Amino acid sequence: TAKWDTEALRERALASLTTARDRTTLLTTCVDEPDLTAQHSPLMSPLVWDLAHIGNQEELWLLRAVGGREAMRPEIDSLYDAFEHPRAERPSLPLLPPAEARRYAAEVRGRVLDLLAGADFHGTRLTEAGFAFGMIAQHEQQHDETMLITHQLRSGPAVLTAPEPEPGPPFTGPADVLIPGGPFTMGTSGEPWALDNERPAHVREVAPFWIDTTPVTNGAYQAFIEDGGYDTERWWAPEGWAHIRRHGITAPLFWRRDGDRWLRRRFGTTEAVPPDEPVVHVCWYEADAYARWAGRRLPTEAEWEKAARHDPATGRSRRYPWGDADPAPRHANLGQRHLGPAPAGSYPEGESPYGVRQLIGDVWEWTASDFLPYPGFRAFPYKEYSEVFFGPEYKVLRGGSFAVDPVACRGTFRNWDYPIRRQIFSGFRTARSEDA
Ligand code: AVJ
Ligand code: FE
Repeated sequence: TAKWDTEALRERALASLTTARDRTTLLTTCVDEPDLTAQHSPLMSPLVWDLAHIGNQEELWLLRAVGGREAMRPEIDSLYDAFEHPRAERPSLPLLPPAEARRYAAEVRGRVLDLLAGADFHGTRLTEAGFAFGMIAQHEQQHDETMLITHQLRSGPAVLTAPEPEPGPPFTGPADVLIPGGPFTMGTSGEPWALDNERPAHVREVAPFWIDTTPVTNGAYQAFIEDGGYDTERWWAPEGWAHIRRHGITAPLFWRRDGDRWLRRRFGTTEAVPPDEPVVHVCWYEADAYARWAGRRLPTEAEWEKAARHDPATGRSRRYPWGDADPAPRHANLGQRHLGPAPAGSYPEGESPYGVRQLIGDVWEWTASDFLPYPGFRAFPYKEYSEVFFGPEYKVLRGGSFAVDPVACRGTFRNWDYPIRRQIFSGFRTARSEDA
């Protein structure tokens, strides 16, 4: 490949790593030391764990695996191995204190930048097209989303600020659109920084179905609540019903009723629930129950991806709903530019060929599907990224949230979580089979 390609990749790797570190720095300097070492929820690590884990993964994959360097601090590897220590037990580990964690991550980064300056992007599969650098930038951004979730769970006054999304023209399109049946290409073989679970590209046959043009809003979700949705067993999957009863769940996480209206807490501020915004902080069981109440269902992962990527004019699958161009602010609400989703129907320039909006950004969207490998899947570069999670206990989420950076978001990107999880920035849209 031409030299220009290599230099463009080097630039892209550098820019992606730098953007990630700026975000990490912001999320770990806007609170003071006790807030970095505290556990704000048993579901989350102390922020200082994420910080050193980010540095440790970068050391493992870039300095050691790509660069062939010796371990800088072999004694800390096990502390930051996510599989050795579940989140709940991380606060009791002898973690690096904040200043040391910061120094370690910065030292790793300094050496990585030296390595990147001379990196060959055509050597091994790990370095091909700068994959390892892209993977590590995505890894840091994934933890930046995780740390933003920790910020949301933290009590106390607001420390983060961001402008509200710009109001766009009101959405006047239909509530749902028909996606014709037939084959489409799911997944990718050619996207250089796509992770193992997005590969390989393969053809899927999808029956015709209707899909919502926007995510389900707070207002629509409130109608489900007011209609007794949380008290009506028949809307719920049996395990979902047992779960909400056992835990007394009657509304999305962070919602509180105040007389005849709903308030919600967001990053330290309490406000009235805005009816036109996509609902967020619902678990898969809540999404599934809402859909049944509405006479609909969640889309499968294949349906979601066809609605997001299939271009009926050419028959090929796009990188994003709007085409192959990298995400820009006019396309989607990504990258923590805002601290919440934009009103449903925003971002006309991000629309898919079928007229579906906000597939990328705003809220992660629960799908009906279990997290399973595509035909021809090969774990790369490590089994613990995806392979160990495949199976029926995890549900797939698609599209990314306002908290996801563009580097870690594509039409093919797959996220997964337990169906009870709702601290994540999760919403959904609904679908219906054409013949239903
Ligand atoms: C893909 C978001 C489920 O955060 O557990 C971070 C990403 N993997 N470090 C997670 C990840 C290893 C992962 N998710
Ligand atoms: Fe990680």
